[in-house]
Amino acid sequence: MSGASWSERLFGGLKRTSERLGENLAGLTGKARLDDDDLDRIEEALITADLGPAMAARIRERLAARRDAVAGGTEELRKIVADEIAAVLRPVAEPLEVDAFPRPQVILVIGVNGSGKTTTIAKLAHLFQEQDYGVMLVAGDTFRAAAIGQLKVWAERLGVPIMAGPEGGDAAGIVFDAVKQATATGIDVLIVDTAGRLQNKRELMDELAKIKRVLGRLNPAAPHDVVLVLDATTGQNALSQIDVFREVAGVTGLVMTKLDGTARGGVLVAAAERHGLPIHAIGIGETIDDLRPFDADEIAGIIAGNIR
Ligand SMILES: Nc1nc2c(ncn2[C@@H]2O[C@H](COP(=O)(O)OP(=O)(O)O)[C@@H](O)[C@H]2O)c(=O)[nH]1
Ligand SMILES: [Mg+2]
Repeated sequence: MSGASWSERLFGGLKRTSERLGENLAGLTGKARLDDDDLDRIEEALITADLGPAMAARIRERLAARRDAVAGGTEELRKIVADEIAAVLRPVAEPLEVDAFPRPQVILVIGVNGSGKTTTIAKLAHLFQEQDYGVMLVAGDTFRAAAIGQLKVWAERLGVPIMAGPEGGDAAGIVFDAVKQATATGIDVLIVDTAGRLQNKRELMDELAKIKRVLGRLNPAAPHDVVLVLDATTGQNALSQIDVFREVAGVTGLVMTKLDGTARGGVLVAAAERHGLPIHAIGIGETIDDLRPFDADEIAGIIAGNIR
């Protein structure tokens, strides 16, 4: 691992959100009771901190029921906020388990270009290897030669087999061959990289549908997971990507990347509140070790300013 520690980087990604809230709560010191103006201000701060209007309204409601909590100092308010955020995040914190039978478990990884799909695939492969699972990768993003090359480099570094075709090749065909080979060689987890051309929704939809059809022909349970990779730095845009990809590909879970640096990590909470999809893990850097389990209480604590 390089540079700042895991938690330091996660703090970075959630800073924008926690600071907005912190500044507002600090302004309430010395009050005996929260009034409506205070609640308005907190609610607005939460919205502008990317938590989204529904989550902000929930927290407002909780605080409105505990107006006297402010007398206990900002500490007491932070606890209420953290509890409410954690209550939303806990049910969606769900690691990606390898439990498919028959093997292999097929994980389709989707998302817009640049969101961090290929990097996340390498990180997941590494995680599964550490758990002694046999992993294989498939270069289903055949649109760009560089995308195929990038996955090959990761496969080589990790020492895992990869199935790849030529640039412009038929992704579904390659996936079909990969499942057959993975089945024949006793692979536990097959992770499929895909293209993310959101600007052509029709084409994207057709391609993902075709891949899913081909997979289903070999094993009706496949793909077992359809993991949408989201870039936390895109803020609210990540939410509309969930809408689109749910529609085109039937997302079963999320990984949010780039929760380090200048991320707008609060959007994670908005996503959880709005969609209730499992959040499998978070990305906090570019190396293989920079995938972290999604810990609801930790994230809620950081946002509310309880963990520092
Ligand atoms: N800081 C940071 N960068 C990341 C993370 N995940 C991916 N990246 C970077 O984002 C860029 C795009 O990633 P890539 O995996 O190629 O995205 P893809 O187009 O969706 O396959 C690369 O430069 C990655 O190194 C992360 O968690 N944190
Ligand atoms: Mg890629």
